[in-house]
Amino acid sequence: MQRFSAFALIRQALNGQKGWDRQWRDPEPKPAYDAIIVGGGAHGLGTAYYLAREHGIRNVAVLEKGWIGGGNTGRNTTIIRSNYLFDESAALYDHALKLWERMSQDLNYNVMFSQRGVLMLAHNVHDEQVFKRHVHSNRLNGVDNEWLSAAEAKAFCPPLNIAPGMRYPVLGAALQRRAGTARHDAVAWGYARAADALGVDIIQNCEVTGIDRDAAGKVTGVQTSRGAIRTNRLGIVAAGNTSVLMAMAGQRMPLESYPLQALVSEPVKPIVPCVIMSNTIHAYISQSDKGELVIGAGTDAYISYSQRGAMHISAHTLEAICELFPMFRRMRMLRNWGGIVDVTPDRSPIIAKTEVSGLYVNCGWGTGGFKATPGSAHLFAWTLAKDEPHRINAPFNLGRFQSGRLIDEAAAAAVAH
Ligand code: FAD
Ligand code: PYC
Repeated sequence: MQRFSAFALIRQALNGQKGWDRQWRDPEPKPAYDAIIVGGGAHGLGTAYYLAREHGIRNVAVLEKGWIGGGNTGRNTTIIRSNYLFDESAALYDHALKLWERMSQDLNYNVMFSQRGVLMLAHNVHDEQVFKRHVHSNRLNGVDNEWLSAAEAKAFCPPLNIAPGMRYPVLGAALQRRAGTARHDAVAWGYARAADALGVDIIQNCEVTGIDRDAAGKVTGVQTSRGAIRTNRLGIVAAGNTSVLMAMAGQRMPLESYPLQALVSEPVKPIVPCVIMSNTIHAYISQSDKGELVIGAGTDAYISYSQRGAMHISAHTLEAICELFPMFRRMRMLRNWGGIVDVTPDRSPIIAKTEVSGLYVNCGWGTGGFKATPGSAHLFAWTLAKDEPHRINAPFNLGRFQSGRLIDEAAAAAVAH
């Protein structure tokens, strides 16, 4: 695999940028693979990478109906944090955060991971109690999180409005300093490049239309828009389309798919130094390295596969942003978009074997799976390779929706839904 280094960048600059290799191949599907991953988002690409790198399973295909990273991976607002309430979640999301901290070096690809801190604002006594509970619980789990007064929050994020006359005054905030953002496309491309170099076939424009099973019910392959492909190990990592795919194997999933939208402003000079989220007034904001304000809203209130959200939701979010940051009132918005998020009843993911032999599923990340990408991929690869969960993802099984052993992270999900 071609290495990226300062020396390579200078050499290519002098060469007119003509000497770069292709980042990954564009192979035809083979008749059979040892494992197939459906979904070329970062979770799916990362799974293939860890299968090859950590478990030596290299005869792997990632099948993507569109282009890699074109789903929620390329549509999210890139917030990364691990300040979840319950022990199970803290272990899962902090496993991911630790992998983020070395991802650019592991992949030799700059994913622009920036630990600029995430502030979660409290606007009423209930918020304050909930966030303080999160701070204490996180610290018991070895996850950094601290409580700031309103004045300390403003010192950390100077454009924040903490004036007393606000409709929802800022009473304080929880700050996770190790949290931050990364460049989402780079994560998909970095995993694709590294997986391809280990022998994984990344096959775009290849929609899975059916799942084949033998008389005993075991998975034997998939039907696709580019023909049938055999495998006895199938991982579904398809975010909002997971229920549709799992229905092909007769599996009903505890998921609802909602549109979630975001928007960006025209670019301006650096002004927002961190990520700021407000659950109560339904808005969050950060600034990209290009200078755009990146703003996110809550989900629409109805299920849909339309990949666009309702206008009144983004209007409501912009009102909230103007209240928190009056100086942004005159900013113009450049574009908005939506993704389809797969929401479970307890707002926690599913990374599990299923009752169908050879069928595995990684889904239910809802509004918050980007932050989990490396952890999710690493643990799902383990589960596929060993046919059993890793201790960290064992609680995130399908059985919890029957046993009632839920991991209710609705308050930590941070986005209205
Ligand atoms: P995806 O990237 O959606 O990949 C699934 C892929 O499966 C898609 O590319 C799709 O085309 C493919 N596929 C589907 N059906 C088939 C088929 N039949 N055959 C072949 N391929 C198929 N999370 C955070 O942690 N922080 C955030 O700030 C954040 N902000 C968000 C903002 C928005 C607007 C949205 C929509 C989501 C946000 N999320 C955030 C959630 C996050 O984006 C997702 O949880 C995460 O990206 C899911 O990654 P994935 O790889 O599982 O899914
Ligand atoms: O999970 O932190 C998050 C998040 C922020 C915006 C969307 N999801």
